[in-house]
Amino acid sequence: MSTKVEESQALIDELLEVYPEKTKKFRKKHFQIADEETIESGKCSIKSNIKSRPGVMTIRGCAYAGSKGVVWGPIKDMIHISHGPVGCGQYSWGTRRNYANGKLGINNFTAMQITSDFQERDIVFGGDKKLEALCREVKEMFPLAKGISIQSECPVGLIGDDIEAVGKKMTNELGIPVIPVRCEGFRGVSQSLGHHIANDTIRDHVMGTRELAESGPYDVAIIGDYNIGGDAWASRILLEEIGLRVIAQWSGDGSINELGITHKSKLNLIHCYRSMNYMATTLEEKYGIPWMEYNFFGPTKTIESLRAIAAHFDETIQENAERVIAKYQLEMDEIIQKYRPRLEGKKVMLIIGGLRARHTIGAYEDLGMKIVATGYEFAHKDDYEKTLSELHDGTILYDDPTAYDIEFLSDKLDIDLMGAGVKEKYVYHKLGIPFRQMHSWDYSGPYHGFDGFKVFAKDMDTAINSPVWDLLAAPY
Ligand code: ICE
Repeated sequence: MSTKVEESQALIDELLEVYPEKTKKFRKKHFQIADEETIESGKCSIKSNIKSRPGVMTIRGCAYAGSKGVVWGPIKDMIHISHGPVGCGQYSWGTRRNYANGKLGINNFTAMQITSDFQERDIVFGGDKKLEALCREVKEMFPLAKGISIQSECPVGLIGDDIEAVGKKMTNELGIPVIPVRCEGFRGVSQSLGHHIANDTIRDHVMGTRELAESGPYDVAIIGDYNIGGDAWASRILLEEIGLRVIAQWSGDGSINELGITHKSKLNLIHCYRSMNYMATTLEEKYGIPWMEYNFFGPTKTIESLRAIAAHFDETIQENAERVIAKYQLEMDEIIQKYRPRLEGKKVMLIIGGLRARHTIGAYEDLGMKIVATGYEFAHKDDYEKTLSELHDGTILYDDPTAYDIEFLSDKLDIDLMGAGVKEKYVYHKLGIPFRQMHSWDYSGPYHGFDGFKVFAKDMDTAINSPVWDLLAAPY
């Protein structure tokens, strides 16, 4: 065992001391220290995708968040009904910054919050009739909406409403797809099952239902980019610049038609593996479409990915890719020259969802920053296996960490930057630790592609080197 691994292990042991025996035993399985052997083999012993421990604070979301918030919500030309009490829709309204082109209320409904607003009587007598009435109202108020999805909140499943029957009836009556999604928040252990459920409903109701007017040899689909702060746009232009034609975006700035024509793609490009690997494999099994993962965070990974994508096509695309890389290289070098001296050696801790805790590491490293600890809220075993190769000897990896876990580590590791979500943000500000929101990019972005890296570098510099941290002394 190297000294670094020993030190990290000692830290985790100390952290676990605070817990009662049973909890300690349970939480212990959610930590792993990367060492040379595991980095090489990708062998992961961490426990993941299991129920959070009652009594400790988790930062996970629910299945409804995974379906309505993540996968379906960004499909812009449909109305997504938050079916149940008003709170779930209200509190998830407009928080994910998934941008979409179009006219609000005409061909883009992403900024709206539409709910069946369950009352006590709906819980007692059932909400199916109300849901039907709502679907009719939606059709009347927004005649250009291309479909409706019914995103179930917890009570809908608990009282046994038959939203499938409503979906069928309304599809026939209104002449647009009305898709029931059984994403009640209580299902599964996190938002992850919501992704899967949403993928399954796309498979059952939309996949393969539309035709592409004209097919080309360079047709690709972007799968698992939600266009946070314009990420998918910053990615799409690079793919187009190397000569590919993006026929669909799943699901940032996407449409139901794009979901329906994706079986015509020649190669599916997966950015967020966690939330959409199900559809990639389904499209492969059913239509034989190959897929590959790529990573557009930071120039090193973007360049690697562009080359790997181009390798699936002919020499024209490969030459284009080299030309595009050369074109941006100078600009990227300038950004690194400007920011790296200000950020070199800064220690970063991350705790993000199910993908970015590994995908963003390269971007930080391009700026000379060091990831000292990272982990996920709801990743699965395969995500952890893919993560290990991105780590260094002694890096701490955690799964579904508690508020205490990350506070303890941020203090002991004396970090310079915490990258996590809005639930963590203000705690760290109060602790005097620079913080970036790595879900919504705070109010910034895009972070994908070459354009995104310019914003990323500036944001990290602004967060860490702001003079405000020198003015702040905690009064306790
Ligand atoms: Fe994928 Mo916040 Fe997106 Fe990932 Fe997923 Fe979520 Fe977004 Fe985060 C997401 S789809 S909403 S890249 S659920 S930032 S896994 S937790 S890291």
